[in-house]
Amino acid sequence: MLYDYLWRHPPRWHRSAVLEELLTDRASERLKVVGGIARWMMNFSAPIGRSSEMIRRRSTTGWSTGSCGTTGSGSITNAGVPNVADAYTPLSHPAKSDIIVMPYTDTEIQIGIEIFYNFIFKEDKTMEKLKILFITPETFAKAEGYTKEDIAFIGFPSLSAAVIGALTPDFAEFTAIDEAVDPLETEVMLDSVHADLVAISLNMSYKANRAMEIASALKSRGKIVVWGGVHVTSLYDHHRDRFDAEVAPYADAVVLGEAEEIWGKLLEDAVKGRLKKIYRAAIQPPALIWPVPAYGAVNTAPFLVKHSRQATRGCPLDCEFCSVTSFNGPTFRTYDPAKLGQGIRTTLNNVAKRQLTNIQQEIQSFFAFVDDNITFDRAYLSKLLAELIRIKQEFPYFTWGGQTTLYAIDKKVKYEGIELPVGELLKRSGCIAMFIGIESVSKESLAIANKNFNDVDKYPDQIKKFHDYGMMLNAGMVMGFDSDTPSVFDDTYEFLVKNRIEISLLNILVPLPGTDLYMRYAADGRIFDHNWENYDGRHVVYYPSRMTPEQLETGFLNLWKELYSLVTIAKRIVYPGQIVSAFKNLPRINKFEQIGSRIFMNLRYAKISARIRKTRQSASRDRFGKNVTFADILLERNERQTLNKKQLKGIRISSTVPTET
Ligand code: B12
Ligand code: SF4
Repeated sequence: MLYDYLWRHPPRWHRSAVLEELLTDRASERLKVVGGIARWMMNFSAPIGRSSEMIRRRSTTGWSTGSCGTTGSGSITNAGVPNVADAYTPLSHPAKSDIIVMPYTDTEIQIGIEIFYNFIFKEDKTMEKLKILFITPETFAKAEGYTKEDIAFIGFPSLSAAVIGALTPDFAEFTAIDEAVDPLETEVMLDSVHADLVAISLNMSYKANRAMEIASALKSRGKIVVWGGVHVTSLYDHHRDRFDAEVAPYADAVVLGEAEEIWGKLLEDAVKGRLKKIYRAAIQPPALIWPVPAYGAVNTAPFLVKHSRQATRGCPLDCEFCSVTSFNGPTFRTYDPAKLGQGIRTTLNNVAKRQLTNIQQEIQSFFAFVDDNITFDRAYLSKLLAELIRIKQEFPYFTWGGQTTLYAIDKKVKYEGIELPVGELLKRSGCIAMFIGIESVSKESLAIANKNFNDVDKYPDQIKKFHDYGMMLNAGMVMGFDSDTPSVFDDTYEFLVKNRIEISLLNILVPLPGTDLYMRYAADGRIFDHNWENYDGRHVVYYPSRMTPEQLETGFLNLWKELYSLVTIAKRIVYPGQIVSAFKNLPRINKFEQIGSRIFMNLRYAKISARIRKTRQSASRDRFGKNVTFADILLERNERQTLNKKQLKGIRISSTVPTET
């Protein structure tokens, strides 16, 4: 029986926190079980004695352990589950012994215990499963901008949901909905939520109001509500007053930071009815304990891009406006490429089994990597690309896209012992698109953003290299830095058209909570809009230095319109070189298909932009606050002479700004 269990349920590393707690739980009935497990482990590990050592340490917390093979207070049999002797069965089946965990280390010991723990919950038929609904909120409240169809086209299935799903122990039942494609629009829908516990994922600040709405609606319907994600963590760590007002009243519990070590423990507490308000892991979970995401728990059907993956977490570069370094940490954690590859192959094998047209095969074989900077650690990149190249050789339809920096294309990495250009290896591995945080075409703005590693002078050459290797670029551009004047819109337009950037995610600078940028702007008293809904990169929420908020927002919306006008789309996508190469490629029509799909994508952005402009026309101007520049505010405060160094870094004195007070 146990053998069967082990065979069907390979160890799940991530629950070690629950088990650690279980180990110290002296009062628990299950201590008896732990006693049994201990005996099992000791017998398994007789040659090394490492677990005995651990168990002896534990004995100070209440268990008595004897020599190898004996435990004091109880055994599996005492606890009412099959005799511990069953545990030996796998050893007598060497062919299947790959699922046996030999308890050489503390972690392995915990996994051993975990297997038993799952076993106990699994086999206890009287225990009703805890029903969990994981919700990714989305706001369509303002009825502007993105529609469900747009998000299904541009976004992809939530990896956060798949990860939390995988972390969920077997004593709970996990389902997930993403409001971006499945909004809980009506009271009837909210009434029909059949869950004991609702998990709300709040990574993006602009969804915070909607998260509060859902949380309060479901809490009033008697659900246990748990929050987690980047925004919630930022509020707790950096804006406690807002956490107390906007999260705490709507939450039974909150998970801070990455959840790998905590989720299981929280659910265990929920079952026992002793939920704590705050859960935070002691460390940023190493890649070794990241679970294989439960992709099946997420509805991928509405999304054009079906698969998201993550190979790394963290970013050491710490750009002033970005929350990644503060949330995921400055250390780059990397996931085993072989394990990642195994998962991708499984998915591709499933795709191959279906009866699909060529285009469907292509779409279904595309993977979006959510890593913030997948090329950063070149030693790791070398291994990752080697694995992806192997996959590309096995599955010719396989393609992928990710996020990187422009300078990455100038680098080389080792492949089969030889240093080769990153671009060449990206191409061979099936990379067809990259999102690049170009952010600005102004050196001053990049310096302010702590993003000097972007070299404006090298942009054209670096972009050309990406294009020459066949990769489409999606440029992240930001407007509203302290040195930006109204000329930023024309400069950005010219740059994007001249360099034929296929898609561009245009953003107004946002002081996201928890970032250095927020701290600086808040300290200077220049944030006038505190409504999170407007922290979406399409609204101005602070006083820019050298433009009024209205100038910034109008300039941004006009740029969006111009960039996605038919003439400009043609200039960027359908230029003569492209057409010639498409004809040269005949009779293969993939180049024409490529041009077609890029035009289609651009038209989608054109529609979004038109919708936003339409709603903004009737919006109140009150949202621009006093609608003055920050320089004007300083003048008003008579603080010009007190400008400190930090402010000077941002606000260059120029002819457009009076220098006398
Ligand atoms: C993928 C991604 C997207 C995808 C979203 C796809 C999707 N469905 O998820 C796309 C490309 C659409 C996107 C768009 C945007 N994004 Co984005 N995105 C990301 C990115 C790169 C990865 C997210 C991810 O999947 N991580 C992997 C998972 C496993 O990690 P995780 O989500 O953090 O989950 C862990 C913990 O947070 C926690 N957790 C999360 N939720 C929950 C819930 C519970 C209950 C619990 C217990 C735990 C928990 O446990 C998980 C496991 O450890 C992050 C950066 C990052 N590194 O997180 C930015 C990020 C989330 N995006 C960000 C932003 C700002 C945006 C945009 C608003 C940018 C813009 N101006 O256009 C747009 C919004 C688009 C729109 N609709 O208008 C910001 C949000 C910051 C903030 N405070 O608002 C981030 C953090 C990047 C940054 N610059 O700081 N994004
Ligand atoms: S913007 Fe990109 S490079 Fe900069 S800190 Fe964030 S993830 Fe890292």
